[in-house]
Amino acid sequence: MLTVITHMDADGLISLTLLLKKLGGARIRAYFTSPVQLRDTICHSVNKRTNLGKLYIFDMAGERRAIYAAAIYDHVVWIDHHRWTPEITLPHMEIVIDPEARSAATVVARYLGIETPLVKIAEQIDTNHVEDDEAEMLRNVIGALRWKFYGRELSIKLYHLAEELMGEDLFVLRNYSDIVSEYSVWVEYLREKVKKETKIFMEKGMRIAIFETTESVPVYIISNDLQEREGSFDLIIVLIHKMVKSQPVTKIEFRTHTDVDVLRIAKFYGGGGHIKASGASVSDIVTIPEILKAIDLLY
Ligand SMILES: [Mn+2]
Repeated sequence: MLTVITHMDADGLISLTLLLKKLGGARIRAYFTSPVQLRDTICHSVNKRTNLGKLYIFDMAGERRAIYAAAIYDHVVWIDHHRWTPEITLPHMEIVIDPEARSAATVVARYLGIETPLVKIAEQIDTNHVEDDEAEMLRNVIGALRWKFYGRELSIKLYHLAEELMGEDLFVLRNYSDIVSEYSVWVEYLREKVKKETKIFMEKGMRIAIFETTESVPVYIISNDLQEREGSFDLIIVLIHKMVKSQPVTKIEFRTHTDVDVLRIAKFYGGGGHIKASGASVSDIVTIPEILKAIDLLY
């Protein structure tokens, strides 16, 4: 039995598709998660299982405890393109990191010896430089699924999509046109809200945009819209306030249009990611004045 834990985005999904292709469509146990939740997802994946076998992890950096958690599997192949160095190495864990690669799918394809146009699509979406219609369509389908579904149902939908992409015929994305148009209506509403409610600050000579919300939002839309309308920002911050089991949780997303290192502030909040795109999940209410203070402290 194979287990895959992959990032819940286009790059992570395509990485899973590549593995499915390599294995000829054999069923594998797949989990979609985020770097912030990686350790919990690994622990959850182990629950009540006696035979663990092999684990693949795609498109996520791992801190010490995530690596220890993964080490419970018999064999681990961990493939990523974020800039990090494993704090521990173990003989049964193969960690392949190429920070120069434009997507994790690029590294996965190389590792598995597969050549496919899907890699180019992953690269365009992951670097936020979408040029092809297929890449745009896939980004919208994943956005729509993440907007409409959650939990186990979302995982099943994403796995199904990963299987559909094995054929490399992006025409299958047309089957999602209804949900995508429903999603587009909501995206327009979100854009209006971003336009009206985004707050702009100057701190430490940096231009900062902050948007607060209570629903999950695709951050690239906010970041791209702001840049188009207001020019480049050094820091784009999205605060998503939620209640989880009657406790407040703040999901924070960080992006930049310039060269500011947003990984630094994400790490400060216990999160992770890339230099230009990162995030954290905090079990508390995080306010704007608090974030501005953190920026003052860190930069
Ligand atoms: Mn990626």
